[in-house]
Amino acid sequence: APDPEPTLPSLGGGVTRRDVMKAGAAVGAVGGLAGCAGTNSLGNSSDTETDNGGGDVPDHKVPPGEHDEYYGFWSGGHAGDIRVYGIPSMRQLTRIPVFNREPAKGYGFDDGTDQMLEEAGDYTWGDSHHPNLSETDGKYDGEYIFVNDKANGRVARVNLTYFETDAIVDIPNVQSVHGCCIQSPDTDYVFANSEFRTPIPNDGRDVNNPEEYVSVFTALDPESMDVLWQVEVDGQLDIVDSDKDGRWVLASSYNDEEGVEIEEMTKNDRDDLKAFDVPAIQELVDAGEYEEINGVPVVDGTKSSPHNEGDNPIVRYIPTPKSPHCVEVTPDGKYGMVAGKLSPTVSIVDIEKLGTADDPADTIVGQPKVGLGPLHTTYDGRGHAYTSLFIDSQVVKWDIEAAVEAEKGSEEPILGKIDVHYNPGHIQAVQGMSTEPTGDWLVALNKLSKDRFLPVGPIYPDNDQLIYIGNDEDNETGGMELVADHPVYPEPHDAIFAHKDKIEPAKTWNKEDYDEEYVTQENSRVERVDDSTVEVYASVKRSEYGLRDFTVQEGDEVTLTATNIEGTQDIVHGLAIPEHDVNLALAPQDTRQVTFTADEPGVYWIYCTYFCSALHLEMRSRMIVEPS
Ligand code: CUK
Ligand code: CUA
Repeated sequence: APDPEPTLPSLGGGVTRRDVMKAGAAVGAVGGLAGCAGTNSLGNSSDTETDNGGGDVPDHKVPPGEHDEYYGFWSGGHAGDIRVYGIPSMRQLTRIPVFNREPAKGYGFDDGTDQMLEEAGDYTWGDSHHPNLSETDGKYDGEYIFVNDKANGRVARVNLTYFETDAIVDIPNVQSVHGCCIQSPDTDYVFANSEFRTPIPNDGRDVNNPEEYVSVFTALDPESMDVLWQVEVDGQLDIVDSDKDGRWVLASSYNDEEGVEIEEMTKNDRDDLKAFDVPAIQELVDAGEYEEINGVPVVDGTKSSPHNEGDNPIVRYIPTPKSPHCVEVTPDGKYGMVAGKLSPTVSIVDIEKLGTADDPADTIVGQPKVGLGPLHTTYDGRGHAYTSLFIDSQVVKWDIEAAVEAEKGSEEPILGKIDVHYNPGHIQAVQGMSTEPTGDWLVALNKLSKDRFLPVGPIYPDNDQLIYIGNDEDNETGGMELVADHPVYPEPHDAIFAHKDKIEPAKTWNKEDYDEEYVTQENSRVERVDDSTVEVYASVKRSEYGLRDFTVQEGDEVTLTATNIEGTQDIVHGLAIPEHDVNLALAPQDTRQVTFTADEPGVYWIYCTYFCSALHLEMRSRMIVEPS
């Protein structure tokens, strides 16, 4: 087997990875240099030696006042949020509520976010699994995160200027969205896989005819978040990833048996990976070749569809071993890796062959035997793949080109394995899903922690383990080095990491970015609209509200608009009204609106929830509700 890309020699001269980053060198180039730095990213000599006498591991501890090198965005699973971490310290920086209401950020409490959640189905929770950073030219552009809701068939968008969810779509004709990805190299589409097969429309028809249930692949517009079209397929869809050329999108699939019980779902030896030819599907939609269901153009992509006859099928069905789970495309866009939960192999799909091979099976150009329960694969940009082994509780590192050269079922391409604790699901390397992996850190998102932490009762934290992958040592682990355990609240599924220079969060709000009135101190006022409706406008700053008090009548519907008029970063104010479920969080220059009914006469002390100044406790106002 050829050595695909030998490790480059040391930079020398005390140049560190951080220096290279600061110099603005292509991040992709840095991956090739990983493992050679004699000093760590902080310029200190490393305090963690590999136990095999190999290369140094840079310090993963970030000293007080210093910043991490990378952002990490974790899905929160059935907590419904996204968590933001610094890497390598793994310190949690913030959480972004998405499908969950979150009082700390006032999310779901002001009219704007409350209405967004209501219009997206008004569910009280969601199950976020796959966060995706938007890309331009195959590189993270720092604009958005798109993430799925497995529980209720939705996709949400997080605006990375404000680190706030700004759109949620409840997708018609699907019950559960599992796989979610963006089109690469540019985010022209967002794709969503429906996992559970149902009749469509699911309105009571065919409930007892499982053979009529279907699964669809959905395309969304990333800007308008409109559902553009869907493709109906045989079998059910699981995980999805795009090629790097804007043509093929690969969706793994299990239960091609179309069973409804586990014995039926796992009967066959193969399930078909679906490869969607996106431009070809778009052409059919543009030509009106679809059936409209629930307002969405649905194209027939089943095996028996006329669109799949002949030389240019819109969906290619590629047989892969037994109930595969992951599909992850290599940084160079050459291959898609599909791993079977019930097979010890990873199938390597040659993406170029998707458009040329007569027999779909010929697109599988390698099938290394990696270990038991392979789930997810990630990349270091040096020609290596890393696959999580759920059953073996290991991460395996293997050589991609060697696996293409080797016989199918060979273990030869394996470079090393490392134990993780325990049962990894997703693993993710920094920028491993983009065209520019950095090749230094990998996180194994382990489902079980068992004995690794102080016990906290019967629901255990997961264990996210940080592994250094910058060394290509010829040893048992292939140079992988476990450096830290981190307990995490249930239950992240996937994560995505980007260099800090790619994300540019705002420090304060820009009033051009919202529609609500910017309320100044002078313009703070009460306006009676009619007998039962009042509008209240108040500015907010340290340590006072623009109105010392305001009076409404029992039974009034009150719309309160409040602006934090401070320009100073990190001076956030709250606006809470006891017994009215009112809870606004106002960042500097932000305006929020809340509507509620003042249905009990009395005096209500409005107070600030964020500790903002020495007179924070005195920062108050009164709402007086007069008896009618
Ligand atoms: S999934 Cu959970 S371990 Cu929803 Cu990507 Cu594979
Ligand atoms: Cu404003 Cu506390």
